[in-house]
Amino acid sequence: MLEGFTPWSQKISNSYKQKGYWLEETIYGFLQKAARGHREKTAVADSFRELTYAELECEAESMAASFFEKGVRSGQTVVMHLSNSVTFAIAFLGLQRLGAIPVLALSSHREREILHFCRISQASFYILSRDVRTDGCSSMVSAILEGMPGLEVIYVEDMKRGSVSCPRPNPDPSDVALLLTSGGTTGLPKLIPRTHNDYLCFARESARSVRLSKDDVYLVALPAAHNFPLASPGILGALASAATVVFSKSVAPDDAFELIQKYRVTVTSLVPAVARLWADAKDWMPEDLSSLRLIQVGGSRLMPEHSRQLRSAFGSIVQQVYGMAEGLMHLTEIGAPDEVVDNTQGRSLSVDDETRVVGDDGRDVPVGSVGQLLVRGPYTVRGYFRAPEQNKRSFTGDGFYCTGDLVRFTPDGYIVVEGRVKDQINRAGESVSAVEIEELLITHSSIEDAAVIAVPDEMLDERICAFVIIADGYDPVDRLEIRHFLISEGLASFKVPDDVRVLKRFPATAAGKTDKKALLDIYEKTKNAVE
Ligand code: AMP
Ligand code: DBH
Repeated sequence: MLEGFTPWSQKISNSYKQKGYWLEETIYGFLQKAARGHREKTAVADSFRELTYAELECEAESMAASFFEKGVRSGQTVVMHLSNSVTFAIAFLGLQRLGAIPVLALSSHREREILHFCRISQASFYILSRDVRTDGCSSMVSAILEGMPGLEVIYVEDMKRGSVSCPRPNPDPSDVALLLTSGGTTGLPKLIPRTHNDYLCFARESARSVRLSKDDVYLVALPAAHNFPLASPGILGALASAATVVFSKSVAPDDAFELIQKYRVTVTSLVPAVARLWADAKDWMPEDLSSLRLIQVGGSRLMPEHSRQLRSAFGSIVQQVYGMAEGLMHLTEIGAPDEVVDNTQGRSLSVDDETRVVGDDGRDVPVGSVGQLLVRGPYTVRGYFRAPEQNKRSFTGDGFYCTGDLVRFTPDGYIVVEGRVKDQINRAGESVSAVEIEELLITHSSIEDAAVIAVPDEMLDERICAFVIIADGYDPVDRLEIRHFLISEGLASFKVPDDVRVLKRFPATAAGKTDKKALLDIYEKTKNAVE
């Protein structure tokens, strides 16, 4: 068993197996079986190539052999940093075939995050594609190597076809199959260990809930390494259903619409800001999008008004999805009434998702009241990877994950997400930790103190506003200077504050802590003056 992973108890594992949630199969074995009988069907495609199921398996076998020749072994963790393309699927499946455990970095992660992932996972290999590297930061790889001198860098483009056949490992399906990354509240992203059993359960249940079949074509528009397009039902749900997966380079209508028309895409998943962008673009772009039967919208709050606008642009094919890389997913069922789609985030995937809504004191609040959502179930993790201190805060003694989300349930049992307990900013569907930016800001020589908050934004859902106090005798800083500084420190550009305000001191709560609510008020009051 991978050290640093918190397993379910034997008793609970047995009950999930008995109930048929955990099938005791590996991800690779399960997908291989699902593809039988569909060998000549298109499995994956992007703007450059298409592979049938037979070809995909062949490529994954070859990739596994090449990784093996490079020294990658079963049970090892490997940081995988690829953009959206057929190669993503081949590399992911190649690692699964080999029994290696990918840490799925998002393509916009940079050296700060990648080094952190390498350190926690003790990865010896870093697999990346050239377009990720050159995407705005050519010095990334040298910075990573400086921080991790022994790390072996593998560019997927340079991989020769493996000539040896690699051993066929037999991983335990209860063991970790992959590590997802989370936005994180206390600095850098946490790693989330998902097992073969629980992740397959998640992908299968998601596919079932949206009635995915071999006739569906799923478009990956969000970053493929994110849990939403990866398995909700996403790539894995589609491959498990013998459907076709099409990779779009980005969420931009210019990239995605052509592929939707060409492959007659039926299902895709988007964050709210992108869904709204598509609704606008749809009016002036020439492509035919009529093949779409389902647009999943999730990752951050979709306001009722925006849901109505989306439905009027796309028809009743909009589905709200509330999910998290830690597991639990809720969605509005296909055919749900408009009021449900506009005003709620639906029901949970499984009757065995046990949820509680608690107040600050940790006690359950009455049904219908707002509180923090806690959850445990057959596809929700019991701990972050190698993060004992964080786990004390985020998991209860009896295994509930404390989501940090404030929710309530309607009398009909639908969930409504009201906000977040944790101090996190949801910018265009990406979770950004205020603390991480604050910690980095105060390393700037001019900055004495920093407080970062989320402020509402029409297009991004939330934007990042940094309040700073300038150290005595130092020059003030502006947004551009801060941007330059944070990027040079290796921060991903989506985490760079959109606004900067200089204050003499921060407002404080009665307990003496920085009062972020008051900061938001200051922002609102000064907004017009600055603009
Ligand atoms: P991540 O760390 O990227 O896995 O983000 C998971 C978090 O995104 C959840 O805990 C929620 O705070 C937020 N989230 C995801 N989907 C929704 C949604 N439909 N509405 C509101 N918040 C959401
Ligand atoms: O935001 C998320 O993490 C998310 C959103 C929708 C997710 O993990 C998911 C669906 O599975």
